Amino acid sequence: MDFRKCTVYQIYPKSFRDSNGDGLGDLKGVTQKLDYIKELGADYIWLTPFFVSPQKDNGYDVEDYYNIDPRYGTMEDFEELAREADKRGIRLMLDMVFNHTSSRHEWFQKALAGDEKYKNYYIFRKGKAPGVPPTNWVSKFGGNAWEYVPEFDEYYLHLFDVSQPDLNWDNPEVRREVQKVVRFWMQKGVKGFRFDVINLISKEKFADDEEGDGRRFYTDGPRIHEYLRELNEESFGQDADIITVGEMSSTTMENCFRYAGSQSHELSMVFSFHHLKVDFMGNEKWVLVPFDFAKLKKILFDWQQGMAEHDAWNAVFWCNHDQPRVVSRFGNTETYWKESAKMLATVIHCLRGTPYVYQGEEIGMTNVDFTKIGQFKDVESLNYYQILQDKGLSASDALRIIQIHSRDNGRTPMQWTGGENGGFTEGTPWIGVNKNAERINAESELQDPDSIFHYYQKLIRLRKEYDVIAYGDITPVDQGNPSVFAYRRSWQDENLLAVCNFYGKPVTWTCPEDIKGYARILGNYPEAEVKETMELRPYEALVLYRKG
Ligand code: TEU
Repeated sequence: MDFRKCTVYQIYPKSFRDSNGDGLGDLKGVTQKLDYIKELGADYIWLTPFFVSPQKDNGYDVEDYYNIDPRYGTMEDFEELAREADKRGIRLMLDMVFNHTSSRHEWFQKALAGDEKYKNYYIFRKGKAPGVPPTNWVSKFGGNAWEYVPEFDEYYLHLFDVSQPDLNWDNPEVRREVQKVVRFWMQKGVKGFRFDVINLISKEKFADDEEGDGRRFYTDGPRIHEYLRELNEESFGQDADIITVGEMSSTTMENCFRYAGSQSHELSMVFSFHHLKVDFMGNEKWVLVPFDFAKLKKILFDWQQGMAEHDAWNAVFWCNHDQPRVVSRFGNTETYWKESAKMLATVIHCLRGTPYVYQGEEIGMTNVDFTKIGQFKDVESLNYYQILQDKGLSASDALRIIQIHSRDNGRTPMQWTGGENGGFTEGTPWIGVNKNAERINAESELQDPDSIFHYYQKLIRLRKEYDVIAYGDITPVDQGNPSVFAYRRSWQDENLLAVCNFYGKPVTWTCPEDIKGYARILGNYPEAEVKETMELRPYEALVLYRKG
């Protein structure tokens, strides 16, 4: 399978489908829904972590990489899922969290007990002075990134939650442990790996950051490429069928040329997030600002072209379990819900890269309508609710910001039906189901031939049918236009134009390129005339194709 023609469907098992009524989604639930994913046309399923974990960060705090958390099922359930997926030609991609473990991991427990071998699996340092942590680095989930251990009079580093101590990749034993984990899952027939925040594993130096929060000292660090090449060589690189994607936090494009270069023997592709910070203030997420359309286009185009020039490969996406729902973010959840969801899908799926669809995106799921802080579950949201108030915001202003930016927006249960709990569980869901499940659900999407689901299905198919989508170069078209997102893809004698009105107001658009010979192969309105000057309707999307 050529991953450039493939689409990956991301599943957050906890919120996908609960098969046993305990309110938590599970692996059997995923197996039950394989036909649905097959129907959509996805080639891979990326499952977020289901390993043994105290679930402080919903499984991104791994206690045991070799076993399945009983809340998600058993190894037999996993093997059954793998078999059933295989029968349908769907491959599994697992999520490997190797920047840190859970503090409950045996290694960390031994470290805390004073075992020097295991202390060296983690990053322990002396404070600068009594009561002063080694550096001023800020944890991604708020607060200082070092935790004091009185028994040692030392601190350990945790770039994420205090329960997620960072592993010491400079220790070759740690690297060997990690390789072993990957090989274990390869033996189970896994054909893809997603590596969580993998560009944070090589720390440059432990110094105060006078300019920022510390990220420049641990992001894309000095030995990162060496470590990735080694991991590749010692594990997944031994099977040419395996695809890999690195989650790259605050990365640079220059590093991504190497992470995902076709000849660099590191990873198949990368996730970067710069295009999803266009409704932040710089790096500050916990503010309310309108999204910057010009910036969004510039970032996406720069990455598209830069990566193509360097023969490197992107993962392309709007949504995942850390992001608010895209239709709420850049689209319209009311009058033009359907049109805008399809338009946003068009922008991503005609780009150069492997598209990722996050559960529920294909049915146009929106941000959740929680009104009380008690409804939120995510550690990051709960921490920042407090931090924002400590900074002087009122509780209601803090809540408003959480409502817009919370990762829980992407984590509410998949809406299967209009029935109770959206058909996710027969029990009490671990997190509230969006009330709009009555209106927005997979059942009604499957019945409607004009649905968002069927539009995604078409886009996924187009990538397989048209080489230009998979392999073509990309050129921005009319980039300065304040409401239109347009680009051309070219490959041999094929051309494809994606033209999208990104807003809810009609716009008259004149194509700066010769439009003769182009025919519409997909769009989100029943019909459209293709001509040099067009009236684009609210959120209208057009995919135009010309051969020769
Ligand atoms: O996320 C990494 C990460 O830094 C973010 O996407 C993070 O959620 C965001 O910066 C917060 O504003 C990965 C996982 O996808 C996420 O779910 C985990 O919580 C995190 O790593 C730690 O393992």
